Amino acid sequence: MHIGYRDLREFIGLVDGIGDLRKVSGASLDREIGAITEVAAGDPQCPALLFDDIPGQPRGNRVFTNATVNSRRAALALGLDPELPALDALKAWKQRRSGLKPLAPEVTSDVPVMENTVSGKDVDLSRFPAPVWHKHDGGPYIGSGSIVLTRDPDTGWVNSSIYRVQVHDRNVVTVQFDHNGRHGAMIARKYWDKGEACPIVLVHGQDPSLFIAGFEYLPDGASELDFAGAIRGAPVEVFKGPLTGMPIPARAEIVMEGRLLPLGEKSLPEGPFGEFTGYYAADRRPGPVMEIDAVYHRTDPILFGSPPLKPPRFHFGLSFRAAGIWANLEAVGVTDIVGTWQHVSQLMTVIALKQRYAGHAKRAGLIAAANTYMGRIVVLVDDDVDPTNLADVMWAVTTRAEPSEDVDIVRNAWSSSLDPRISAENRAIGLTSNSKMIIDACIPFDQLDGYPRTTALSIAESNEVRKRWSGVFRSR
Ligand SMILES: Cc1cc2nc3c(=O)[nH]c(=O)nc-3n(C[C@H](O)[C@H](O)[C@H](O)COP(=O)(O)O)c2cc1C
Ligand SMILES: [Mn+2]
Repeated sequence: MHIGYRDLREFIGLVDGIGDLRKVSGASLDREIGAITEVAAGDPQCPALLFDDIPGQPRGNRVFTNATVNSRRAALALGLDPELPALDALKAWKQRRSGLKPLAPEVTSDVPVMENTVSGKDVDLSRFPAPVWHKHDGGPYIGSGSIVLTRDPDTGWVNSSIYRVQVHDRNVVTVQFDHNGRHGAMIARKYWDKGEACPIVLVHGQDPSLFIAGFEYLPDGASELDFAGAIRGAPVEVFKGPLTGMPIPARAEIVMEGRLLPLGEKSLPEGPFGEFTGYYAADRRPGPVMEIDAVYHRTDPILFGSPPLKPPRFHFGLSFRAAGIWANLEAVGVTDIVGTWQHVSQLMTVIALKQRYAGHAKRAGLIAAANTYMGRIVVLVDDDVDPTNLADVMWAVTTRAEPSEDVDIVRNAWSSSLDPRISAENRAIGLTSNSKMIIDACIPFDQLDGYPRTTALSIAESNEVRKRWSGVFRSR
């Protein structure tokens, strides 16, 4: 399969082609680009935005946001039909994902990102757009959806994931790892333990296959560049970084090579930065400092921005983590799952299934509860309920679940220091677990036969009506 774009510019062209692109002129880096992005992300149309004519910036510098926040554009980024119903698109992705073979990058001599190069004392980050995204952010962030490359000094493995990047000075930024298990943090630590700085590359304005790969939980040693190649069905085109020797996507918009200094040697106050829960739960804290030695950029570069926003606005309009839970369920032999989805960003998980035996739904619910990060609510619904439709899910909850019988609570489960509901005292000592409520909103297994019939069309019936009478119904 081939995905239809080679870089961010070509992807923006595809977005324009489906009528989803809005160009914005004159919005300021100081909270205005963030505000417009937030409102647009909450709008039912949910357009992607290309900001141009940014005050104080060299003409031609642009910022692109809301790339994949709805299901249409998330599907487009995967090379799927943007008109597919969201659950069908997620299912198609889950199936393709399980068969993906990593595809190594390919070195090319065609390197658009080297069109303009600056190094040493001439490096000046004010030449590039770094928005202050949310109202109480601690500073401007050039990296909100940018990729960070690091290379394991022992094995040569190159990791490329998304970590936020705050601008502090002409050539100084901080890179934020949520916890020590992040691959970037593990690799940096190896250099730091020897008293060395960690070579590091920032890739801004990458295409969405690299963005999706950067979000994947891949095992140690696995390369997100190879995974992006697999998503694309074609190797990522790379060149060898002149300073770091790392393989750098050649068609990115802006690339920065430099060194991440040992945290014990130097740090700068990082954050706070608006989080995906819609809060500032983590404080400003000392962050590792990157000194930038060289910058390369395409002419009229485009920054790919993806600030975390208050739910339900989320970076991805298809629930990739829910697809992971779906795959987990299948891997342990839980049959008859017809769909999984997450609402409230990643904070509520829904599993739809066709019940085969007593306990089937609870079995799925326990597995999902174990694998849901930070969320507190897992809901099980029957196969006549659309898990992507929150109103439909709540209809099942209110008409099929008896609170005194159908709710279970699992304590001391997986959350994080970003969880706003955990007390400051507990957060400070690392007690960051929460509890999970499993709501079994399936018809009780022993009542499956006699339960009152619903008045509504089935999902298939209503799709059929929509198709046959398409003139009556406006397309999305
Ligand atoms: C837009 C976006 C921003 C993110 N920002 C951060 C961040 O600042 N720090 C962090 O540790 N993880 C962040 N993440 C999550 C990681 O990128 C993600 O969990 C990834 O799988 C980690 O990769 P790794 O296992 O190679 O470390 C972000 C994810 C997205 C989609
Ligand atoms: Mn990784």
